Amino acid sequence: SPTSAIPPTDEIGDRAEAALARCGVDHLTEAGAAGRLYARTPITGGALLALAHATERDVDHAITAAHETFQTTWRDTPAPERGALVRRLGDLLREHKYDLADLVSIEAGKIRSEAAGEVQEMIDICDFALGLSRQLYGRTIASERPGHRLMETWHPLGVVSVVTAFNFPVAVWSWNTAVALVCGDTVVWKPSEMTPLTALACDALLSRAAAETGAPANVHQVLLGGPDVGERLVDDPRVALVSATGSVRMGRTVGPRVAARLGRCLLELGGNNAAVVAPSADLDLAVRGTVFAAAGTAGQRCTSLRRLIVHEDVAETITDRIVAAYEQLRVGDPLNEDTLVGPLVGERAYTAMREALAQATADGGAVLVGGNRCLEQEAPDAYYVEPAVVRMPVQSAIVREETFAPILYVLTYRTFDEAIELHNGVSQGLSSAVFTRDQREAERFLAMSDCGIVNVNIGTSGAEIGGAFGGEKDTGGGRESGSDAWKAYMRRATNTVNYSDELPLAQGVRFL
Ligand code: UN1
Repeated sequence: SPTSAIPPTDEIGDRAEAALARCGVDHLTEAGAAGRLYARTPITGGALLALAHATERDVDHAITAAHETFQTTWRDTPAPERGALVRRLGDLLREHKYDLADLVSIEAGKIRSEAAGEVQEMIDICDFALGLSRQLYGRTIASERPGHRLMETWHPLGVVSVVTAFNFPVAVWSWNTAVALVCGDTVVWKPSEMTPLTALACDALLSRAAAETGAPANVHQVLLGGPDVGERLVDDPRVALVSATGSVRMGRTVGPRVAARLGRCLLELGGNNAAVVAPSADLDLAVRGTVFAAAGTAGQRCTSLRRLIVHEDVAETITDRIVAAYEQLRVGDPLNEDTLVGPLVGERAYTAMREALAQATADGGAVLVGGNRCLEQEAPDAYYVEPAVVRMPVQSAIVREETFAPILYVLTYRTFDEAIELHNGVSQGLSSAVFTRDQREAERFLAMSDCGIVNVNIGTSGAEIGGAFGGEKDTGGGRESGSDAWKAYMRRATNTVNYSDELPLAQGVRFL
């Protein structure tokens, strides 16, 4: 497949430092020998900078400061005033859109337009959260007693710890943080170890917004580190909500630990997203939707399309067209405007892809296109791959697993019931799609898909921020971003107010 040349690590490092400086990160604390964390780029696999890993004390200090700021100022600051902080952040994000996008490309390997799109999600959620800051509505409920009012009020929750993954290093942080901040919570963020620089840039922009709007500096803090930092955030009783994005395995550890202290959890875990292509589908849409969702972001979105469930009558036509489109995909340097597929994040992802392809083949699958490593000579420490399409005879165990790489499994069906059964026959439940022109089929799919996101005639990835984002089953059940997802970041109080001279008891109970 066509490829684009790879720039040297030094050049990428200079570009990262320039972007960081423009975002206001000027003095990076170089780490001592102990507790080093390296900022790296998957573009070459090279190291960019050594940073300090947060210590146990750093974590404790951050939680203490966040808790104090919550108690003493932030929760009592009027919500529209809290919104002013997020509005300023949105302005700064507009100004530094391409600086952050550079860092996202450099650390996560995302192509230019997808990296800019990710920053656009941040800008959009700031607008949303600003509006929300005047709309944290509770209900008024008809009381059964005369002279009484029953109502719900929403109050800030406390410290929210946000744990994010490498693949959406800035957008997922902003969904959580912009909403949590207007809800009156303070935030302690543990970004992925693979994307520390983007995190420092976000933190610097938010600090600047706080200074300029008079918000306390400790409304937000960032902690760079590995699972040990995450574990402390999970176990600390002062953390009211743990909002974590990552693998199902991570969620299975975090969920029960937070539950053991009766804390709250918001989990965004893996997906194994499918699209059903019906015989009446507009194949132009189906092909474009499939190729972006399956090969875009090198298959490293939690919403990436991993299974295509195609009616037998259109299977050959559509697979031929997808294969032809895959042959045109340019793989290589994500900073180059012509590239469509950047690198995998690292060696483990590459090994997982190879192993999955080997297993799929052993299960009777036929690789129709892709699957090879590329640019190995130019970038021996980076992992570029050709996105793969594999025709599978059955939905075997490997198909039911989420492999975080660009592999699209194609399965066929005869009846729509069969399609739904295959579709729902995995443990994850994030995103789903149907391509059809038959309204009854579309409506049945909307009702029957067991995912949190169910689309018609568009792919599985690339959701807008206005809706609630998240999924069911092993995906963890959490909802972030738009709609009423804000309710997870607040506590609800039910209030009964008696404005009469009597004290009638509910349910007609008599006493004294
Ligand atoms: C993720 O992959 O963790 O819907 C988030 C999408 C993006 C968000 C993906 N808006 O693909």
